[in-house]
Amino acid sequence: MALPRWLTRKARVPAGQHVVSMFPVLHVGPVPPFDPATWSFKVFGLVQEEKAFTYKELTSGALFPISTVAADFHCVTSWSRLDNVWGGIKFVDLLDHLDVSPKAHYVMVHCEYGYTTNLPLADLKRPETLLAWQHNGSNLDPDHGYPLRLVVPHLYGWKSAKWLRGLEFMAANEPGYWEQRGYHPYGDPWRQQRYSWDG
Ligand SMILES: Nc1nc2c(c(=O)[nH]1)N[C@H]1C(S)=C(S)[C@@H](COP(=O)(O)O)O[C@H]1N2
Ligand SMILES: [Mo]
Repeated sequence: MALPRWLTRKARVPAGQHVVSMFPVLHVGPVPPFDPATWSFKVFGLVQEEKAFTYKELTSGALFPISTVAADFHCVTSWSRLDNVWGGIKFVDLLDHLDVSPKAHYVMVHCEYGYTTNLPLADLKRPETLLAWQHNGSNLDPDHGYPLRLVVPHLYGWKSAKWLRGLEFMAANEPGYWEQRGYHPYGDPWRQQRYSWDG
């Protein structure tokens, strides 16, 4: 029988991390305004057809099923927040509506004010990767990424990009905002891949 999650908490905290109970706010730049009338989410690059979704199309439940994912969150600056329940749509459910080229192996995540981060497509395809607008049963605070953020729980938090506006499918890996500034291209907290020189 699996142990209860609270018993295994220690095993859920990677080396070099400490658990926090509040929800820190961490980002560069200002918190963007949100106008649902003009906001769109774009999918472009190596796709058969580039698409733009309105906020309603993305979040109403009509096109994409709404899912929740319970997951821990690890920031590279060393805090971990356990047991977050995120609500949104799974990346794989978005993918069902796209015709992505077989040449696409990486994705650049595009956010408000030019924040970007890069990920292998395979990591986005994991069932716990969400495009989220809820946290622990409520809409996200704007500080935490409302109206939409990516949640990639198995990688360091800088990959869980807030104020998401688009995904660009690419053949080759390219560094995003922090990756250009010395952060690791992949960012696995279990291998402490904090900086580009970490194995
Ligand atoms: N657009 C954007 N998303 C971002 C960041 C940022 O600077 N800009 N910071 C990242 C980092 S380093 C972390 S740890 C998480 C923090 O999420 P939180 O503020 O909701 O705790 O957001 C990530 N997403
Ligand atoms: Mo972070």
